[in-house]
Amino acid sequence: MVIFLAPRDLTKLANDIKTMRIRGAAEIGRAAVDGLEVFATSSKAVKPQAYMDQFEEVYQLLLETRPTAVSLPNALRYVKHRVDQAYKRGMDTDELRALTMRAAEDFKKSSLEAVKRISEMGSKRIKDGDLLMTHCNSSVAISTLIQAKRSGKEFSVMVTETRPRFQGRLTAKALADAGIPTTLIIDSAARNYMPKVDKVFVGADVVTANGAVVNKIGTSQIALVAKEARVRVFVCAETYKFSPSTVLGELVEIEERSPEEIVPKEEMKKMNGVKILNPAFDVTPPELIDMIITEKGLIPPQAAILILMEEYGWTIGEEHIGKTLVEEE
Ligand code: RUB
Repeated sequence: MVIFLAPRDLTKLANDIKTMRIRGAAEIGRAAVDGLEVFATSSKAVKPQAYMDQFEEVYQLLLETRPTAVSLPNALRYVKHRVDQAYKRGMDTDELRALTMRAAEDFKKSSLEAVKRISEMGSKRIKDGDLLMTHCNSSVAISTLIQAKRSGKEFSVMVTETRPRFQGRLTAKALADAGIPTTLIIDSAARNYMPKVDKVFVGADVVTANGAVVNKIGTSQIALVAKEARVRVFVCAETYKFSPSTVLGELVEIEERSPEEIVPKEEMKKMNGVKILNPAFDVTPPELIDMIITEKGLIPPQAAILILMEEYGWTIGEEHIGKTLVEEE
């Protein structure tokens, strides 16, 4: 039974995340809580129970948009945990509505503050004359590079185009617009240029309990050739991209996208019998990463478990996920 018919802008928002009009882990997380705000303002529920049932439905709709980036469930749980607790304490519907909005705003604010902190700390690792490499389109990595430029550093960046969706073009434009000398290369040229590169800066969709980083497909190859060339790899990631469920043994689901992103439908007809695989992300093991730059400081990837334990406690269980990411109301 459909309890709540999502208003058009809510279904549009969910669809925009699914089709990648809204994309990148940080943006996905903030957009997801925007969805909860849209729900809170448009729900006509009178009784708290009805509000909670509708909340659950919208929560599931948003949760199912993209499977990999943990920012999405972590952002949604940040709000849901507060609303659940308040409901149990007997809040009325209007209070629950207001709380949903407040929690969503709090999440977005802390997410943007984290990016600012990461940019300030990460930018200190960039030196005059550096040639950096980045892959895909990480708003946090870009913000770090732009912060370095603002603080007066003179460096240049090599950006991989990031097939099949070419997010690297967005990155190259953003960096060039900020006055940073930028060069776009094809993904497979990364090893060719790596000996000239000083540092690699990338973002993350997920950091797992053992310090592995899930990011755009191709990141692990870049990290591998960086290791071969003795180039340091920095990952810019807010702590809400650390995955608590990996502590419980769960594996990160890697999103498999349409083959048509690689070969257009018309071309595919001529390629009978050819199977096309299009994973959106890959896993870079901790031994290929030098530092993860979080809003709490720079940590070696092996310390990821400490961040998770600090956030969720040492007795982490399914019921705790999302809990200690929030201040109790
Ligand atoms: C984007 C991607 C980005 C991370 C981090 O993949 O892999 O590197 O999401 O981005 P997609 P941010 O284009 O498939 O969403 O630092 O902005 O969170």
